Amino acid sequence: MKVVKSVSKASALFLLSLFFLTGCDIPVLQPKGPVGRQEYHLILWSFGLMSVVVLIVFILFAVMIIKYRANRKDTTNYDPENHGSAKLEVLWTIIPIIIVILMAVPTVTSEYNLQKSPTPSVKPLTVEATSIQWKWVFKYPEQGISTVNELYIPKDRPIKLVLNSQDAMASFWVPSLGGQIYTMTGMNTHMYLQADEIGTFQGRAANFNGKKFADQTFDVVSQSSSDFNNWVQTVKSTKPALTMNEYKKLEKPSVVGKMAFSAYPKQISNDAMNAKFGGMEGMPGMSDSSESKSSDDSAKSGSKADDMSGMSMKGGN
Ligand SMILES: [Cu+2]
Repeated sequence: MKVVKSVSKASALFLLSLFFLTGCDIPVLQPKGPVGRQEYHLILWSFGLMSVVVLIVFILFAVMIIKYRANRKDTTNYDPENHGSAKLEVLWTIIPIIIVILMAVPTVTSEYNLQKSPTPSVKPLTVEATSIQWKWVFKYPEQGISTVNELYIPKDRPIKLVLNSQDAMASFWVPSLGGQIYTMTGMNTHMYLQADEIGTFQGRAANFNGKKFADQTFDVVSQSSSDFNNWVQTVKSTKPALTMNEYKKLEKPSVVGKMAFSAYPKQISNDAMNAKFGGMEGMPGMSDSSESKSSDDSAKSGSKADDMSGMSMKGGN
């Protein structure tokens, strides 16, 4: 659509000029991958459309206060008993409907598109991400390795993120690549991201979850696929395995630096963690009285799973 393009162009120009004037770096406005780019275009379109609305409202506002000012000479056009104008009623019903359609259609369309892989022809790399106050634990199920506060990804390959939380609800956000999505206990959320540039991008938690919330950041390192494979091999051969004892330390609220592990215990895979939390059924208020018995059972088996001492580790030192 021609209009869409010119409105988008105008708002891009306006946002860019704002960006140069303030001199600040707004990663969302400089997307480094297809997911972020789609979100960027949606921002431009919404911003442009809303600017048009604001512009028209302010022009009408100026016209009204000048045309109907109290000290005008001819006041015959003022009728205090004037009501029931069908023409006006239709006008101010139809215009908002059009605006809502113009906003809703692209938003809902992108919402559905973003559920799918941005590059379906390339097999995605699955990464499990877990938020813990106030850190991010990443697990690579195919590679068998794990990291803390750093996410290495191969460029040009879709990353399928499977996310959950160990404690408080958080939100996963990499402004340069796209997002955000909430993380919660007992349930996985999913998001695709993809970088089409080599570089390091900042990621963060975008949902307030306690006093060190601002420190819950991580780096996304985008590399060529061969560099990524080399990194995996280096982690496997030089880093220690993540033991359950070590993970118990990570479970406690704290701010930690970057870490990498050559292996991780199976019990901390997202699905195993979610089962431990009892999934949706185990959450209070989620089941009626007839089902509460079964959720009691799952809570009991969950507490058994809590005792993880002496469990076998995947890989090992
Ligand atoms: Cu909200």
